[in-house]
Formats: sequence, structure tokens, C-alpha cells
Amino acid sequence: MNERSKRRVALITGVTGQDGAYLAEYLIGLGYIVHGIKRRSSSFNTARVDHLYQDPHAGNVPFLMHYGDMTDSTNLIRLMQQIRPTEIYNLAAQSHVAVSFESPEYTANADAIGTLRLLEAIRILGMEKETRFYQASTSELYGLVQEVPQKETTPFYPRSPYAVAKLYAYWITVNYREAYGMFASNGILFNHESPIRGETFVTRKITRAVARIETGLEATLYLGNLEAKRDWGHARDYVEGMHMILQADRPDDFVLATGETRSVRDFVELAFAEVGRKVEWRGKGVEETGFDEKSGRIVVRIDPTYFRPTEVDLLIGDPSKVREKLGWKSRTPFAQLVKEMVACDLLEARREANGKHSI
Ligand code: NDP
Ligand code: GDR
Repeated sequence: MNERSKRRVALITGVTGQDGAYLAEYLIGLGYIVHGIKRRSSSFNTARVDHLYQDPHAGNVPFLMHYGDMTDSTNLIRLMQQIRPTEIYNLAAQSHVAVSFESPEYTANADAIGTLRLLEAIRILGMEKETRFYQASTSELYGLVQEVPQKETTPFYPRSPYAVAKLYAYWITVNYREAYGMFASNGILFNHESPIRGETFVTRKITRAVARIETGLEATLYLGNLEAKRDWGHARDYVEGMHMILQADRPDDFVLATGETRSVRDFVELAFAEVGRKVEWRGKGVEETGFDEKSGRIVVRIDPTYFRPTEVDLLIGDPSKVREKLGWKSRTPFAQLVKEMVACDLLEARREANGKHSI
């Protein structure tokens, strides 16, 4: 038995995020010891993984968290030396595209140089042969449309500081694979969502607003570009793909996508339909509104502050390679994803509304 088959120890950066939480749970279920890196914060930031946590004093717990940051090389090297992971999933990132226009330098530091720091840590510690490395690459790399559907050979044309930082991370991963023989792979993942998606990404922003409008907690949903099209899947399916990428015979780069695309407008209509409301669009441009026939009120308005300086208009992925080589397939249909997200947000909104009434 070689070292890898005896030990199954994963290190997840960004464990407190959407994908980190799903992946940690999935790997624990497979029998891994999972170590996660969390950032120091003045308020609690582990809500997505609290259900996985057990007191380490009990011994032999499958899930452990460590303080760390992608901008801190010495911290990353020390953690890698202590943990000696057999698999690293580099999910940590300043992952919000719009925010990257506000904080481009930090985004480059965490998302681009952060990836380099981890790869260098592997090299400094001589772990090239014992550790497999997964890089969370993104469909944002495709940016300005060059070809549809987008696949592994489609040229990149990043359209935000986030995407440019991720472009560096993509290529440094390829370079370390080629230069040092590391098992380092990119998953080029198209958008994937879930009930624990960050509240400021458009899908969750919509489903949360629908639930809050339905329960009377909120009146209006403000959005930016309704025409942008995305290939939306479920995070639960996509983390399984990440794991498969690291179990392959050879390191390689794979697109994970559903192969379908929908506009933000489609998402809004379907989410409101989940609570029995039909949105009727009136007006044009920034004056456009979404009128709800059930309440006779405007429920959607455009706020230009959500427009991006450069936008990605159309994403639709071709997942043929990962299906043929690794057998991965997106399982959750779009309508089911929207239904699940609205249902979870409704539960949360009702709890909040009831709490308010009982005070
Ligand atoms: P989230 O934004 O939900 O999670 C990001 C994670 O990174 C959080 O745990 C966050 O910590 C952590 N983080 C941010 N900055 C740092 C830092 N400087 N040091 C350490 N940790 C940091 O993202 P997702 O889970 O949605 O995405 C996971 C990865 O996949 C990201 O790299 C993202 O760019 C990429 N990706 C995501 C896609 C998607 O559709 N979800 C598609 C393609 C790629 P905290 O909780 O403290 O903020
Ligand atoms: P994206 O996701 O930029 O694709 O990046 P996001 O949900 O933020 O935007 C999708 C599209 O919706 C439009 N949009 C709005 N977006 C937000 N956030 N808020 C709004 O009010 C709004 N109105 C319209 C956007 O302009 C955009 O076109 C996500 C992240 O998870 C990245 O980390 C990941 O790499 C990519 O998906 C794949």
C-alpha cells in the first residue's frame, strides 16, 4: 500500500464557504479526516459547518478547523507541515465578482498569489508526490464570449479583477503540474448554488427576497442586469465532481456544468412562481419594474449600482469531458434547485416573521 491509499486526509481552504461546507460533509462521509482553514473574524463565521464540529477533546474526530489565511505564507506552510494532507482542495477566495472591482488588489492577493503560496508550500515541504491539489477554477475565465458552449479548449477572456486573479491561479496550477510533476488539477466550475449560497450572489438574493416578500418582511427586490445568462447547477453535485477530479489516474483540467443556460430574469420569474406570484415586466432599461399581479404591487426594481463595469453576458458549459473520463454528471434540474432554495428561505423567513410577532 502506498502512502496515499493508507491515509485519507483532506485539507480544505475556504471550508466555511458554500462549497467548503458541502465538500467537508461529503468527504467525512467517505471516511476522510478533514481539516479546514477558517479566518479569524470578530463574529462567528462557521455557521455552515457547525453541524460537522465535534469537540476535539473526544479524540479521533473527523473534522478539525485551524485559523489561517490565504495571504499568510508562513501560516499555510506550518499548517501543511502539521497536517500533511493527501488531498488539498483550494476553495478559499474573495469569490464575489462585483466586490473584486472594489477590492482588486486584495482579490489578487488571496485568489491568485494565495494559490501560489499553497503550491509553493507543497514544494518547500517536499510533498509533491504525496499530496494532490485541486484548484477552484471558474467559468468566469471565459468572460467575453469566444465560443459556446464553453469547454476546456475554449480561449479565456476574463472580465473582472476576480476572473483575472483566477486566470493566474489556473495557469500556476498547470505550470506546477508540468514543472514539478505535481498532481495538480483545475475544476472549471460553472455557477453552482444551494440554500447555503452567500446571500449577495444573485440566486440567493432572489430566493431570499421572494421569501421575505411573501412573509411581509420586505417589499422590493433590487437587482442589476436581468439579461445575464448563467449555467446554474447545485453545489451538492459539484463537490462530488471535485473529489472525482482528484481520484483520476492523471491530473487534468475539467469543466463541470449542466449544459443549460438561464437568464437572471428567468430565475426571478421561476422563484416568484414558487410562491404563486406571476411577475409582469413593465417599462424599459433602468425604469423597468416587475409587477406582481397577486398583491398589485411592484416587487422588482432595477438599481444600476448592481451593474458591473464589464459584464459576462452568457455562460453555458459543455461537460462532455468530465462525463466521459470521470463519469460525473450534474443531477439536479434547474427547477428543483430553485424550488429547494425558495423552500429553505421561506422556512427561515417564517421563523423570523414569527419571532417578530411574538416579541
Ligand atoms: P464562498 O464565497 O461561499 O466561500 C469562500 C471561502 O473562502 C469562505 O470560506 C471564505 O471565508 C474563504 N476566504 C475568503 N478569503 C480568504 C482568505 N484570504 N483566506 C482564507 N479564506 C478565505 O465561495 P464558494 O463556496 O461559492 O466557492 C468556492 C470556491 O470556488 C471559490 O474559490 C470560488 O471562487 C470558486 N468558484 C465558485 C463557483 C460557484 O458558483 N460557487 C463557481 C466556480 C468557482 P469566510 O467564510 O470567512 O468569508
Ligand atoms: P457570478 O455570480 O458573477 O456569476 O459569479 P452572481 O450571482 O454574483 O451574478 C450572476 C449574474 O447576475 C447579475 N446580477 C446580479 N448579481 C448580483 N450578485 N446581485 C445583483 O443584484 C444582480 N443583479 C443582476 C450579475 O451582473 C451577473 O451577471 C459566481 C461566483 O460564485 C464566482 O465566485 C464564480 O466563479 C462564478 O459564479 C462562476
